[in-house]
Amino acid sequence: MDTDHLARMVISGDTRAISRAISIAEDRSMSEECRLLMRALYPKTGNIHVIGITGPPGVGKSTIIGQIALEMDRRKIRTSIIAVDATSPFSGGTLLGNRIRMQESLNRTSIFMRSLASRGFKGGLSSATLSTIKILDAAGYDTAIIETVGAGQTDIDIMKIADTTVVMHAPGLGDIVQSIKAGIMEIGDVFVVNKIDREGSFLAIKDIQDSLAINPSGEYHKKVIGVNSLNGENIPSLVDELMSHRSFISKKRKDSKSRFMLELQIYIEDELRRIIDERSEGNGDLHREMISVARKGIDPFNGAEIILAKLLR
Ligand SMILES: Nc1nc2c(ncn2[C@@H]2O[C@H](COP(=O)(O)OP(=O)(O)O)[C@@H](O)[C@H]2O)c(=O)[nH]1
Ligand SMILES: [Mg+2]
Repeated sequence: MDTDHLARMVISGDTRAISRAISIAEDRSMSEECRLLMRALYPKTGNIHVIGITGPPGVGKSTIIGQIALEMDRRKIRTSIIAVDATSPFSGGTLLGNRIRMQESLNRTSIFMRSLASRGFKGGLSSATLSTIKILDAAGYDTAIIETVGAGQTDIDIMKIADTTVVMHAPGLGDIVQSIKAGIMEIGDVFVVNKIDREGSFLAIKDIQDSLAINPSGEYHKKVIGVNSLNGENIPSLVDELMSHRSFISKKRKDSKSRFMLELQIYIEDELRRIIDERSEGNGDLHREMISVARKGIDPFNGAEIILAKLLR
């Protein structure tokens, strides 16, 4: 299938074409095919609401995403799910677990779900995620919900890309006051305390509320919502809050230039990291240069400068 045809199929909402396009973005991020595809899709983008879900492992991210997607589907919101696994290539089990937990959502034909994993290649996951969002945007999805696993650069990038960042807590998963201090509260737009069926959840809600009251975040009144992701209790209130944050940011979104700059930066940084990784491997030219610098017995600071000069030449 030629790229123009593929782009037209994506724009028409064909799910097989969407999957194929995502594979192209995932496997060969800066290939000619991907370049043509992204160019063709770009004029159709700019509407999707990106929701990033973050929180420690086991807090219930996968479970809640299934519930949010189902609730949005009931409201006739075209919803997609992207599960990003930036952890080691050996963590295939996590994605499998995600898939099983999200099965109920997957069975609904109007919800699109895709997992992106760092299958052994270094870097490239942030740009693959960004390109996936663009593809889903062009295909007419209203929302992309992204689950991130673990920390690292990809997580940071996704939190920057997200229009709405949901920070999750649950009783029994570390000290909430501690993460408040660690600054995690700053990045959240909406706070969720999951597992309200468990003891300690109401205290957790109160702790976050108190912290938000002490540090008011200016324009947007941030809320804390307690939910049970197993039975769906309070999920409609959470979706109401996500939609209200969406309309808040869509007014600010007029300033799309800073958004463009952010995306540009993510692609550049991601590709640079990938190039450096590739060329630092066993038979890469930077690897040979690194060995020769090491043999000279100079310090690493000056050694890095020599290698950078070579890279940027
Ligand atoms: N009791 C209770 N368990 C939950 C709730 N939400 C999720 N879980 C369970 O918590 C565990 C971790 O959930 P998961 O969605 O995989 O968390 P993730 O690692 O953040 O994606 C699973 O066993 C879920 O069934 C909840 O609201 N209440
Ligand atoms: Mg998960």
